[in-house]
Amino acid sequence: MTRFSLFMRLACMTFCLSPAAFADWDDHPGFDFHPQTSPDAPCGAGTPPRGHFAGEISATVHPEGLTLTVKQDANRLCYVSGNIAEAPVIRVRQGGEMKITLRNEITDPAAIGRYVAIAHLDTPNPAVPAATDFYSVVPGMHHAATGMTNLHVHGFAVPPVVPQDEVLKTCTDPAPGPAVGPGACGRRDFTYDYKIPATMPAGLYWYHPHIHGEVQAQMLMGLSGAIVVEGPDDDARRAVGIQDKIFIIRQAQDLDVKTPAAAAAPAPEPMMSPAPRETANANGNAIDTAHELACSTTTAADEITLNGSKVLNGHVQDADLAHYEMAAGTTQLWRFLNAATDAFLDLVILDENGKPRPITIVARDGAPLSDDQGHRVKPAPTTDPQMVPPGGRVEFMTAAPPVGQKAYLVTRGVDTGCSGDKVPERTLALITAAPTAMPSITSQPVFAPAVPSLFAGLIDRKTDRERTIAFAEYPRPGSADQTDFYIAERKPGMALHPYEMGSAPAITVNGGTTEEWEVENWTNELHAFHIHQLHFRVLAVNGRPQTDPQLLDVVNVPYATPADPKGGDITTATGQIVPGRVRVKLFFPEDMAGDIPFHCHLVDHEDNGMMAVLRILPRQANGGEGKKTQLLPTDLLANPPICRPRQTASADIQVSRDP
Ligand SMILES: [Cu+2]
Repeated sequence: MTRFSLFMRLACMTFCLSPAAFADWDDHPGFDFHPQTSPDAPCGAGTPPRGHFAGEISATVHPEGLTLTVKQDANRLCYVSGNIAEAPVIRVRQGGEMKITLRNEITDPAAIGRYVAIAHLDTPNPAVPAATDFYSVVPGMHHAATGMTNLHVHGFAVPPVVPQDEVLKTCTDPAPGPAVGPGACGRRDFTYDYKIPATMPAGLYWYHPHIHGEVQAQMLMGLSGAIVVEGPDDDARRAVGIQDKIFIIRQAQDLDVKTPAAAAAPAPEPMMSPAPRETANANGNAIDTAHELACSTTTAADEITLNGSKVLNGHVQDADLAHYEMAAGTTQLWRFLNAATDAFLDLVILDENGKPRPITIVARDGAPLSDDQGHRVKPAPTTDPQMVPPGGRVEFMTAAPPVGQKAYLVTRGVDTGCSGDKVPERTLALITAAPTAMPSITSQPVFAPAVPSLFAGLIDRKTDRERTIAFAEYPRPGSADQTDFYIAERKPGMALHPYEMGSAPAITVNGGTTEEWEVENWTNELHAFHIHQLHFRVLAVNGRPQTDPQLLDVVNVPYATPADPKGGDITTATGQIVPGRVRVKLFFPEDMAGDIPFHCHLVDHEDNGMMAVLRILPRQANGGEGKKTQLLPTDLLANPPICRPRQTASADIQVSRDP
C-alpha cells in the first residue's frame, strides 16, 4: 500500500461513510487490514480477511485487570484493548475473577443516533384504541442517542450489582464536545470486577453494551465480543490436541432502521376500526391482535459478518468464502456466538454433495449439555441444523473432511413470521483438510462425568408460582418512526408499557424460589426471550413437552397464528388467534439478588420497549430460612446510581412484592 492510498483510505474512513454505508465491510475484505489502533484509525484499518480469528486476551494472565476502550471511527465503534482494535476474545477461568476497565471514548453520539431511527417523535402518537376487555396500551417514545455505553456480560451467573453485571445504572459518558451535552453518568470509565462462581458452567459467553434505547445502534456499529470461560473440560481437550475456534456472527445493518417504517409496514387501516376478539387465554383481559404489526412485504435481508468479514448472499464462489483448513484426521471444537442484532442462525455443515456432515454438540449458551442433576449428556452425532437465536451460542465438535473433499458451513433460511425480517440461507465458509505428517487424533477427551452448575436440580424443584408473560408489538400510526414493543406479565387490569429507564420492577420474587413462566408471543414474528444472570430449562414449546431440555439463556418464542390457517394473518383473521408459547422453568438463586432485566434479544425490540425487570429479594427479606445474608433489600438496591435516572418518576428504589 502506498502512503497516498493509506491517506485516502483514512480520509475516506473519516468523511466518506454515511449511515447507509455500513462501516467498512466490503465484498473483498483483507486489503490493507490492520487490527491495531492508531490516532488516525482508532478502529484499525481495512476489513479482516475471510477466515480471520480475532485476537485474544486473558483475564487469568492479567489478574490486575483488562482494559476495553470504546473508540469511534466515523460510523464504527470498536472495543480496543492495548493496541488490538477488534473486540478481543476474552478468556477466563471458571471460579476466577475478571476485572475489566471500560473506557468511553465515543466522540460523536449523533452518528449513533443515525442508527437508532430515521425519524423521531417529539410527542407520542396514539397507539392502540382503548377497548373494553383489552389491555390498554401505552405508546412509546423515541430514544435519543446519548453516546453513553456500559458492559453486559451475557449469560454470566454473577450478581446484578455494582461492580458486577449491573446494567441499569452503571454507565460511562462519551467525550465532551460541542455535539455532546454534560455527562449523565459522571464518569468516563468504570472498572467491573466479576467474581465468576465455580458453579457457573464453563463455555462460550459474550459482552456487549446495554444502554437502553441504543443497544442495537452500538452493536450494529461493532460493539460485541466473545468470552470463553474455561474449566477442566478445556484441560482435557487440550491434552489430546483438540483446538477450539471462536466464530462470531454480527449484523452490520438493520433495514428496519434504514427504511422508513411507513414503507416497510404501512399504517394499517384497522387502527381506525378495531375488531376486538377474544384471545385464547384472556384471563380477564385480552391482548389486541387486530392492531399488531402487520405482515411486511420487505424481501431484502440484512447483511451479516463472520469474524468481521461480510457474508455474501446467494451462490458464492469458493474464493469469496472464509476458508478454514483443518489438519487431516483432526477434530476441532467450534464455538459459535450469534451476536447479530436480529438475525437467527440455523447452522449445518454440508459435504460437497450437499449432504449434512455429522457434528457433536457439546454445549449451548455456555452450558455443557447435562441432565437436571448436572450429569453430562453425551449426545450422538447429529446432522440436524442447529438453531442459534440472536444472543445464543452453540459449541460442537467437528471432524476435518476427507483430504481432497470440500465441506461448507451453511446457515439455513429461517421462517421468522410474516412481519419478521427475512433470514435467507447463506454459505458462511469453505472447509478443507490439509494432508499432514502428524498422526491423527484417535483419543477423545475425557470430560468429567458431572458438570457443576448453579442451576442443577432445577426441574426437580417445587414450582412456587406460575406466570404468563406476553409479547406484543404495535406500529406507531401516522409516523415514519418505528414500532413499539411490549413484554408484560398478564394480570387483570394491567396496561402494556414499553420499558423506559427507571421503570419499576415488573415482577418481584424471593431469592431461592422457583417459577414456571408461560411466555406467549401474540405477534406475527419470531422473538427470542432472554433473561440476565439465569439459565433456564424449556419445559414445552407450543404445548409440546420437550425431551432432555438443556440449560439456556435465550430461547425462540414462535409467532402467533390464526386458529383457522385459512384465516390470513393475526391482524386480519376473523377467528381465534393462537399465541406462540414457550414454557420455561426458572430458579432464582439468593446469590443473584437484585434487579435482573429480561427482554427480547432482537435488540431493536428491546430498545423500543420489549424489556422488563425482575427483582430478586435476598432471602432474609422474606424471613425465610436458609442462607443468611447481611444484605437487606434497601442496602442491596440502593446501588450508588452511577447514572442519573432519565426520569424523575423513577420508583424503583421502593421495594414492592407481589401478593
Ligand atoms: Cu423481539
